[in-house]
Amino acid sequence: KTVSEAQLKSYYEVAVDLVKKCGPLMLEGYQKGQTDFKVKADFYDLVTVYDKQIEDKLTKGLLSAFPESLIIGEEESAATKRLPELTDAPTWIIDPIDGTTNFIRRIPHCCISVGLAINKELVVGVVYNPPADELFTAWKGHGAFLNGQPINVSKVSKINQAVIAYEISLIHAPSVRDKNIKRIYKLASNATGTRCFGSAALTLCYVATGQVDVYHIEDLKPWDLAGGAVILREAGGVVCHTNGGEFDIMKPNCVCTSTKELSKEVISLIDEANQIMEYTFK
Ligand code: 2AM
Ligand code: CA
Ligand code: CA
Ligand code: CA
Repeated sequence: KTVSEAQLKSYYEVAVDLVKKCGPLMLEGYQKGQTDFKVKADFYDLVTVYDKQIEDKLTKGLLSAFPESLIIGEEESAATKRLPELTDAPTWIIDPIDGTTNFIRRIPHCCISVGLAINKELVVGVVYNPPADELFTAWKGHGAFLNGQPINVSKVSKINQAVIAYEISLIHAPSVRDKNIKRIYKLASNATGTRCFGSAALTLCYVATGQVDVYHIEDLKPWDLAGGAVILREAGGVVCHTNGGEFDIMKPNCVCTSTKELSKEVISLIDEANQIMEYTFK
């Protein structure tokens, strides 16, 4: 079933409006500082009452506006211990707070992220950072915006002119430790600079604005990347699978870059990193 431009526009406008309306709730928690949190399955996986409240508010609002749509949300999936399958139905993919550790510590890199997939294609993205008052929005075919102003990726096409972003925390889990250390070694030693922002959704937006040029991330969940992926693509950027193939939002291992040339260079450096045998970190 195809979706009209008018329908798409209404999804976009309602989502933007709802996300904005969650801003004051998120700011309330942010401004408290040292907000109470619980540890989820792992010592580094934190959650606050605000994560749950924001996800509830978004879910209620989106379902009442669009009863035909479905939801895939981080906290609901955590509660039910299952990740729903993505179907062709309009599906909102929600991260109520991306960058929860930053949120708890009053580091202004945290956001609400909402993406919409229809026929398994990402078509709407809204990422809102209330502490910085930055609202990133995009819908397919209409460009990407920061607080209403058009944004564009950089023209950087070589890694030695690029600032890259990487999540150093991803060496927590022993199963991915070696892989990430090798990739950080290869990518960071070839780039102009490396940054770690602690929010995947916002980092995609920083590639979209040209503030950084590369983000490579694996082993995250659909809600970490859905909203930001639409924004980055609409800003002219490239989002592809780490193997160079098509990006899969349900298994979102990806290389995200300003330009196609840069993505090729990053992918080949990752291949080189994968072949490093001499290090093993326990
Ligand atoms: P979160 O804040 O919603 O948990 C950097 O930490 C990025 O990775 C954030 O976007 C964070 O999302 C995400 N992430 C997902 N799972 C994580 C985990 N187990 N540990 C740290 N970050 C995680
Ligand atoms: Ca989390
Ligand atoms: Ca997240
Ligand atoms: Ca989250």
